[in-house]
Amino acid sequence: MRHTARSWVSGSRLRKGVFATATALVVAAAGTVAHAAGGPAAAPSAAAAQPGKSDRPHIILSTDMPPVNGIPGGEPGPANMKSDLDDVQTMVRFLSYADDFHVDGLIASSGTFANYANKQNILDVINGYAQVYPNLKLHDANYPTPDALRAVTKQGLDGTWGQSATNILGAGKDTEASDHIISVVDKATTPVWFVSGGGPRELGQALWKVQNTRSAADLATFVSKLRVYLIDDQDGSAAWMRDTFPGLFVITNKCYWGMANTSTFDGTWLKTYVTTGHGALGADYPLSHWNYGNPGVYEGDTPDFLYLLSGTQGLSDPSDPTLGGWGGRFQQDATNRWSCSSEGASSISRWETARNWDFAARMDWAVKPYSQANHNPVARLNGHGGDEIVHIRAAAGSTVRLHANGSSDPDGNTLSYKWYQYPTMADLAINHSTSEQAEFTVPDVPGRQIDIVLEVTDNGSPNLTSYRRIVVDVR
Ligand SMILES: [Ca+2]
Ligand SMILES: [Ca+2]
Repeated sequence: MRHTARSWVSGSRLRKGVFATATALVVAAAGTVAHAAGGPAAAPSAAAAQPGKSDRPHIILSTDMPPVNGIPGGEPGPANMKSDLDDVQTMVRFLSYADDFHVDGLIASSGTFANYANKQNILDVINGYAQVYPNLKLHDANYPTPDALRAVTKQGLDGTWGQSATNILGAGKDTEASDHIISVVDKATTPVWFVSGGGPRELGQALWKVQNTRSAADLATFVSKLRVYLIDDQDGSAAWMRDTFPGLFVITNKCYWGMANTSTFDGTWLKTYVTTGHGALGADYPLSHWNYGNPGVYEGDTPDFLYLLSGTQGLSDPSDPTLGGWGGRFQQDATNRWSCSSEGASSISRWETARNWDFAARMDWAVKPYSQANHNPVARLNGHGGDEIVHIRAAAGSTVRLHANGSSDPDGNTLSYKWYQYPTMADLAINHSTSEQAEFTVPDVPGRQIDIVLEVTDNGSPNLTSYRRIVVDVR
C-alpha cells in the first residue's frame, strides 16, 4: 500500500488510492467512450516478486499460541501444553504469506492454560518454515529469511492473559517484546500495524513506558504511527489503551468466528492440501482446535493479518475499515474506534472459498517448482494495476463503464470476471457483471458512495482470485 504523509495523522477515513479522471470513465447514458486499456502485463520470471503488489505493510503479530505439539483445550493434558490449537494453524498460514509483509515482530504473549509466554513455540514453526523457505523463494523473492524472522521473535510476560491492566502494566514489567515494539515504532517511517490474536499486553506495556518516559508530543508521535487490530479483548490492556489514547487507531474484532468452517475445510481437506505432502510448514498445522473429534480450519486469530493482506490484494484499504475484506468489515463507533459491522461474522466467512484455496496454493509453493504450482492473476481495473483503490466521481444518471482489460495471469491461465457492489450502499444493477467489460447507471443517491469489487479468477489448480476495488462518489 501507499501511505501518504496525510495518512500518518488521519487514523480513520483517509484512503490510499488513485483518483481516476471522471471523464475517462463516465459517459452520458447514450454516449460512448474509448478506454485506455492497460497493455498485458509481462509474465514474471520465477523468483521475481509477485506482480501487481506495491508496498508491503509493516506488521507486528502478537500471538498466545501454544506449542506446536500442543493438546487441544478440550482434551486431557498438562496445562502448559493445552490451549486453542487453532492459534498454531494461524501461525502456519501467516508464515506462508510472510512475503506479503514487512514482518517487524512476532510476539509471544501469555497463553496456554498455564498462562505462559513462550517464544520457542513461534520459533518451532519458523523451523518448519526454514525447511520450505528455499522452495517458497522460487515463487516470490520477497519471502524473508528464517533468520530474519527469528531475529524479530520476542517474548512477553507470563501470567497476563485475562488479567486487569493494573496487574499487568507498569514499572518493572518491560520485556524484550515490549521494548522491541518501541524500537520498531521509533524507527518507522510508515504506519506499523500491531495485530493480536491474544492479549495485547506487550503493546500496552510499550505504550505505558513511552507515556511515562517521554514528552506529550513524543507520545503523540509514537501513537500516531501505530495501527492496532485486536481479536477481542483478551486482557485488560485492550480497554486501557482505548481509554488512555484517543489518538490510537484500534479495530476490535469480536466476529472472528467467521474464519471457522470444519465442514467444507475439514480434516480430509487439510490432510490433502496442507498437512501431508506439503512440507514441514504444512506438517506443523494442527488438524484440531478444541478436541480431536472435529478437525478442520478454525483459525480464529487469522483475520488479524488477513485484514492487511486484503490491502495487498487490491480488495481493500486497511486505513478504511468500512470497505471490508478478508479480515472483516467494520463500523466506526467513535474517532479511531472500530468494531464489527452489522454484517458480523459473515463479513469474514463470505471470502472463505477464495482464501482457503489461496492458502492451499501457498502450500503448493512450499514444495513444487514454479511451473507446477498456481499463482494469482494480476487484475487491472480501467487500466489501473497495483493494489490502490480507484476513486471516481460520477453524476446520478450517468453511465460508468468498467473494464478489466489488460488483466493477466503469470501462468497463462484463462481468466473469468465478476463485478459486484460491496458493501451494498445503494440499489445498483451492473450490466455484464460476469464479463471483462461491465457498466452501470449511477443511481440517484447524491452524496452516497458506491463501492464495487472486481474479482478476477484463473482456471489454474487451485483456482485463484485477485481483486480490484473502485469507489464511486455520487454527485
Ligand atoms: Ca489466540
Ligand atoms: Ca494462475
